[in-house]
Amino acid sequence: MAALSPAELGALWPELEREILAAESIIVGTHVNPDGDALGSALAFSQVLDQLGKTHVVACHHEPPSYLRFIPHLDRLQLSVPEEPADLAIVLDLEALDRLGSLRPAFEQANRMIVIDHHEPHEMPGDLRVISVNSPACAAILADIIKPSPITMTPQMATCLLTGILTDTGNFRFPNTTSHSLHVAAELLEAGADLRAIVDAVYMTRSLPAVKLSSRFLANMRLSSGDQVAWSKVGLPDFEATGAREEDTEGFVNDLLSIESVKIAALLRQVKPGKVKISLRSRGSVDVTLVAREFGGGGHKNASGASYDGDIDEAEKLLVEAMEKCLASS
Ligand SMILES: [Mn+2]
Repeated sequence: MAALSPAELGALWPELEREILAAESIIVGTHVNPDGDALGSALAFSQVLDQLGKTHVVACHHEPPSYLRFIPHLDRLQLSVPEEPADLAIVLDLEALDRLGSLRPAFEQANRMIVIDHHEPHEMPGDLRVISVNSPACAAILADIIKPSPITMTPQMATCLLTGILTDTGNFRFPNTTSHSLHVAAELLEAGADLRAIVDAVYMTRSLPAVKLSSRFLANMRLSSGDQVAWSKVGLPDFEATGAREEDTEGFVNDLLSIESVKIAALLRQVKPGKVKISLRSRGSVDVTLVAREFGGGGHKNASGASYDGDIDEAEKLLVEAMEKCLASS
């Protein structure tokens, strides 16, 4: 059941409702470093539980990033859950329990578990598993489940779900964008979703430290292999001088890949001494998982990541060799 149609998703509502109504205590969780889909899905689900009259806790290991502060009901998000094991745990946008971070034990101790996700399933447990890999976002799955149900799609819920769909499709630019996801988005707008607020916060607003860091990042850009390989790095001094945070590097690597000659792009960032994170992007048939694996990382063919224990200049040297080798072999 890795790919489910909208009708099949809608048909799951009675079973989902039964699980929810049978539970006295409910916890809802999503992944570490939460993105728009994680928080949009969790907070929309929280509103579904409200309509069913169920008290619950919504939790995440990390604080939300600043660009998502506009999401309705964000004040509900907690960084921990009650110690007492819950009757029911609901995990959203999550392909492995590890990605719950410090919340994992509490979710594992729950009596029953519901998993709703759009990633390829890994080794996830779950008494009710709703995995639909052809859905572009967890939020899109929820929209399909809620549509034929008696739940009212409120404007706040619609804003949460549209945030998830917009961010996971890169504003409808990624190949996971389907005609159905555009239909769903249109229905969410009709239900009162605040598209303007989402676009303003997510795509039209950057902090001053983020822009200052971006100028250093572009100034540090290097190219090789006839301008087909591009990379840049931001180190601790860059973060300190600009006041930027790690989340401010979101999208940097895509700026390098947007250069028309570039086939592989990488960003190295040092967020604490001795720890370097690497983001990799590529075009077409160039498979950057080959590069990521050399550093013990992984991901997708055109978007991967890894980390390196050591010095950023050392990491850079090894990374450039690996990228040049990868380009030559593809
Ligand atoms: Mn997602």
